[in-house]
Amino acid sequence: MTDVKRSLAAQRIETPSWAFGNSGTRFKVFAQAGVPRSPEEKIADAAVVHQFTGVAPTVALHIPWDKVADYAALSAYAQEKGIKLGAINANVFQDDDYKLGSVTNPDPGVRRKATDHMLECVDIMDATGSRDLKLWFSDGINYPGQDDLRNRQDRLHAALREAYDRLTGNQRLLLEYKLFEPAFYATDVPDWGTSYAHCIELGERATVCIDTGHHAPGTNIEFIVAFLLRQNKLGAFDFNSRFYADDDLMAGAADPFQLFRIMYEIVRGDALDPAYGINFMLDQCHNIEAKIPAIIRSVMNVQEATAKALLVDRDALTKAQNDGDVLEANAVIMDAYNTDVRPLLGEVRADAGLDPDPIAAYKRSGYQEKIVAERVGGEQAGWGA
Ligand code: LRH
Ligand code: MN
Repeated sequence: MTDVKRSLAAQRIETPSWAFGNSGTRFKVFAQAGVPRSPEEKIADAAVVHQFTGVAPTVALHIPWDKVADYAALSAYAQEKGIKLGAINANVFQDDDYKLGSVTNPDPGVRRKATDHMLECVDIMDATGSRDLKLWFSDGINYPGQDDLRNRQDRLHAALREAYDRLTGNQRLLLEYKLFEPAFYATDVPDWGTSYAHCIELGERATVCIDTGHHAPGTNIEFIVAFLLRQNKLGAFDFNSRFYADDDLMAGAADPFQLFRIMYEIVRGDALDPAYGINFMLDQCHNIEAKIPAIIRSVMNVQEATAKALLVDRDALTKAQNDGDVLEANAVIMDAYNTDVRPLLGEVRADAGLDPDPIAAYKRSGYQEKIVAERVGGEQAGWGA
């Protein structure tokens, strides 16, 4: 097996439990038949994505969307299905108390509540064996003067410190940033620099999570990747794609070239191997398309971007770069990007005993029809229709 095939076979992509549930926009949520009604059914769907792709053996949970009485039992259920529970996402953005912020709220009681939720999420990690506590804060303000920007940073860091000091074993804290929304004037963790600075101040267990939909239009995300790798502070990705804002579309759908450029910096940084420790997650919402095939397609899009990145002729590139041969250097990169890697990935899947075409195999499996027939009644997971 070639090195490229070996790297592709070893690739690991984590799916998001919430992408299997109903989702939408403020205008409308289009409920879909067959959508899970419980964390167990979300896990069953995530296991099907792994069954057909072979590279998605973990599923991230979101609390309280995936709240259960017994997380150890949920973890055992996932194992029965052939996957494991991954990152635990805290949710301090959906409670009435958090209107003026969660960990940054002027009210110390509200800050206490939000911090306790993060600590509860670490308790859950202890039960599920998860490594990553993923933190995204919707915290921010809508008008100049609404609150003191500096005080909010102090409050944020105090809460992060408490969560950080609660971590044990191999546990890590992933701090995700987002430019705007739901806050529309200032967001308390708006960009990679703010996340990076808090992570350095916290310590080595704290790393940055890059959600590809959370940047200003035109942001060079692969530069952020290269920089954070150099600083050993890149912990995870939330892959998705967008044409405008935080659209949460399928990874690679809107801008496959950007995903390739990002994965090239990962390959160039020797950071693809799971042993390096980056958690490559998807974070998407499938508002109008069938959810399981959309997630399978997204996994395949990440694989294709990765395969192209692995095919970059590094020696030719280095030579052209050192020679100052701009056109040749760009041509080397574009040769890899313009390579049809689907046959190669088909071989990697076949070598693993999988169907070369996961989407076709999923359609033939009848699983979609099965869940539509079985999942009748009960409350569907996700956003209310
Ligand atoms: C915020 C975000 C975050 C999750 C949520 C589902 O926009 O990207 O990663 O908590 O989506
Ligand atoms: Mn995200």
